[in-house]
Amino acid sequence: MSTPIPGPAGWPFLGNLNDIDPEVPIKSLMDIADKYAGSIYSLSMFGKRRVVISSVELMNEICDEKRFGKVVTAALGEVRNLTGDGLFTAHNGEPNWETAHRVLVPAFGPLNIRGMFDDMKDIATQLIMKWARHGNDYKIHVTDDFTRLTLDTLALCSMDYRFNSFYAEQMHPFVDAMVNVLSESGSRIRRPGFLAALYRKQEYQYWKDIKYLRELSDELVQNRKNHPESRKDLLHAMLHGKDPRDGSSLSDDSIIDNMITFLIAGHETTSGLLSFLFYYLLKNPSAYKKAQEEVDRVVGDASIKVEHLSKLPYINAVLRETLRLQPTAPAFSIQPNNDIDTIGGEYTVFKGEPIVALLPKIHRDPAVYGEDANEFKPERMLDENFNKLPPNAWKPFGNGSRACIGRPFAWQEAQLVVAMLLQYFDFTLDDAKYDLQIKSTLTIKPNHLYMHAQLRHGRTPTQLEQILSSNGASVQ
Ligand code: FDE
Repeated sequence: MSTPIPGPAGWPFLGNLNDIDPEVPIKSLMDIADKYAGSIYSLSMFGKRRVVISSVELMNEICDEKRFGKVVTAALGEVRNLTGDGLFTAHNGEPNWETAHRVLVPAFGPLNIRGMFDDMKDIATQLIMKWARHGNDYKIHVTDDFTRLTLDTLALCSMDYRFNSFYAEQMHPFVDAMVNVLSESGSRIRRPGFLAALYRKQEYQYWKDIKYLRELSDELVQNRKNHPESRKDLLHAMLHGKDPRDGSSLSDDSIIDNMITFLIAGHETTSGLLSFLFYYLLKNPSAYKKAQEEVDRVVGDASIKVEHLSKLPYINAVLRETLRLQPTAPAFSIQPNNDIDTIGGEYTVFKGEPIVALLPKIHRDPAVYGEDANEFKPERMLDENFNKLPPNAWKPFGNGSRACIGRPFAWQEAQLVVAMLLQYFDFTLDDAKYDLQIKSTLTIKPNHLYMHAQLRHGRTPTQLEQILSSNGASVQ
């Protein structure tokens, strides 16, 4: 016997379209989960059902890759117009995914990521000098500056390209085009295809942006081909790497798909992570103090090196706890491998109907995290506790073979930036009463978050610059 999956009643044809606020879709999904107070509900849109799950118990079932696999759907499906069968947007089993995955896994491996440390530090230093020179009165737009940082870091580390976002008031046109394509990808799923004619202006801009993004990326690829470099970055791996299975290599199109994919997948997610992290530290002074004391103890006044990063367990826990409460890629979708399956012992699910893992709910499941699941407590994420979590209780990087390939990259970048910022500045919220508001597109980030940065130890920007350029030597 199958139990019907509960869910809000919808309108004919539109279904539950109006139950989802296009400004903050993830919040709508969470509100509906609260309303149905269980671990599962269903929605329909234009006659298509999707199932949303929000408990660790069901998560455990759908993370079994023998039974379920990733499905590219909704806004992610639209992003295929830009990135084709690149890693993020490939359907399960597409041959180009297999090749790109096997070629890129070693490129994203620990050794290569360590090799990117100096470039990451280069961009982090730009951010630090910007904030130092602007001084404590300057109102930092937190998500904007972290987006400059993550985007520039990715472009530099993956293909030796400098957006130089910290030297410009406006974002690089590449960023504007990318943001527009992503937000249009979200809007397009809210209007059925035959209405496209009514959105001529948006459609024109959408395809124009896609063309621009692909042409610029193609230029970068051709440029590298014409001027080979000794750098072992991701572009190098894609141009020269061979699939160990059959010796095949990536086509130019596939390289462009994946170059744009890295920028999309890695910049908003990581910038959201850093932004939420500072929000939580500023709202939790004792955690803030512990994190800063750890940096002072381990790194002190030295110029940070890659070896320091593995000695910062509290900051690691802060990163994990931030992604528990605010998984910046807040949901992913899977479908049954078989035509029909049963989850939770009672609910029938069908192939072709996406099952959405609603991470912010799953990560706050009181059955695993207790009654204080909504609170920010990094201690629960220290190694000794983290390693005891039940399987699939913390999944901000997705699952199985389709999990995030950029995880070690994002982690090293975030550890480095947090450590350096705490090392050199004291931060305060611009508005001490600020309460978290969320902005969501494909990813989530805090909205209207502003802070101030004061150089520590009464230093001047010039003194800081000397310290940063002394490269490794301790100054005290
Ligand atoms: C992926 C990913 C995921 C899954 C999704 C699905 O399933 O659908 C997730 C959840 C994620 N990712 C998350 C994240 C977070 C963070 C911070 C990040 N992420 C970062 C990064 C960076 C970079 C570069 C990246 N990232 C990338 C990526 C890619 C390529 C992918 C796809 C994979 C496959 O193969 O599929 C991902 N990522 Fe991430």
